[in-house]
Amino acid sequence: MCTVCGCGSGEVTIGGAGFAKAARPKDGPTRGWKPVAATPTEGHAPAADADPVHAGHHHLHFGDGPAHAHAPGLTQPQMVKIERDILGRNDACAEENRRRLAVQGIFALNLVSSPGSGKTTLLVRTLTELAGRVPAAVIEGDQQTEFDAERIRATGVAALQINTGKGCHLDADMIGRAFARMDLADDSLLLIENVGNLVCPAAFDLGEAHKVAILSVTEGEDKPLKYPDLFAAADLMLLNKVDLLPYLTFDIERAIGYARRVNPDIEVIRTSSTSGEGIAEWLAWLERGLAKARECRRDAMQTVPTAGHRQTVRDEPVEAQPTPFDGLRANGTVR
Ligand SMILES: Nc1nc2c(ncn2[C@@H]2O[C@H](COP(=O)(O)OP(=O)(O)OP(=O)(O)O)[C@@H](O)[C@H]2O)c(=O)[nH]1
Ligand SMILES: [Zn+2]
Ligand SMILES: [Zn+2]
Ligand SMILES: [Zn+2]
Repeated sequence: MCTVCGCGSGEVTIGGAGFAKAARPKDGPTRGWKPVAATPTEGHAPAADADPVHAGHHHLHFGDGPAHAHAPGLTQPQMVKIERDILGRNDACAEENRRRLAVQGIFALNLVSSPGSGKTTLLVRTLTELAGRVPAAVIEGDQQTEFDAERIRATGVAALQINTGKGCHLDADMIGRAFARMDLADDSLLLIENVGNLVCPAAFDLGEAHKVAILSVTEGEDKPLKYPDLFAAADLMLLNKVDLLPYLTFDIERAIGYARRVNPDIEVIRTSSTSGEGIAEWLAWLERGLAKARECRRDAMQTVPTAGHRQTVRDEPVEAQPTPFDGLRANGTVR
């Protein structure tokens, strides 16, 4: 993951406003990470660390060590520690986001794929189909530009752009900061388009209900095996741009087989924003998720915490309990 690319520090802007995420070390071991305290083994690396590379005559594998990654100048234990620290902090933020979404009954999805698989086009089509039926909002993640957010806003749906600078994924802290600028409606749909990247977004929980992997048929059916983490983390795979199948040698059954090899439970829908194939099935999947999120909120509202125990109220409507997020509603509108 990102112990390799060192992305995510220093250059993030949310809705055009910059913030420094972490102090960037001047002389750190890699660009973007905090310097790591020297360990007693430094300079005397254990055997497993000395050469984590599985080497054959025609094959070098840099993912065989305990960190499953390689960075010049860092030992494997150092990389494992950095990864644990970063993901631990991320997971705490993600849980906070998830709690906030649950309180409002918001169904949130994290769309992950390589660049150009058709995420924004699919979002535009989805929002157009749902217009007037489901309140929705979008968070767009890209390294640079506000192009995608502008495409979403053209449908009449509020969109907040996050630019990650050198970073190659969204993290939960960015999403929490985005929430503070958005007025998300209760029982609404929140679609988060991650940075186009088949690697790092897989490791970062944003607090979403599901990761949705989009694989377009122009990318080759081997992608689930070559980039297994992303397909393992997703609950749904959209096999997209199926209108192009007549022009390609893409073997759709093989692609699905590969995805199920890394994730036996992954659901699959074949979609095309151009022809409309599979869009009804995708919308039905969304409707089921929305209904479930609404139901959970209603169940939570019926369970009123009292002094020493939880009391379940069945007949009378109960007002929502105040949350620490109630003060956060600021600018931004959602239909
Ligand atoms: N034939 C066909 N082309 C599509 C389809 N969906 C998207 N495209 C095209 O694919 C290209 C990329 O689409 P985008 O929606 O911008 O892809 P993206 O995943 O949002 O790209 P990034 O945000 O850059 O990662 C555009 O030229 C779209 O017109 C589809 O279903 N069929
Ligand atoms: Zn990366
Ligand atoms: Zn896009
Ligand atoms: Zn990254």
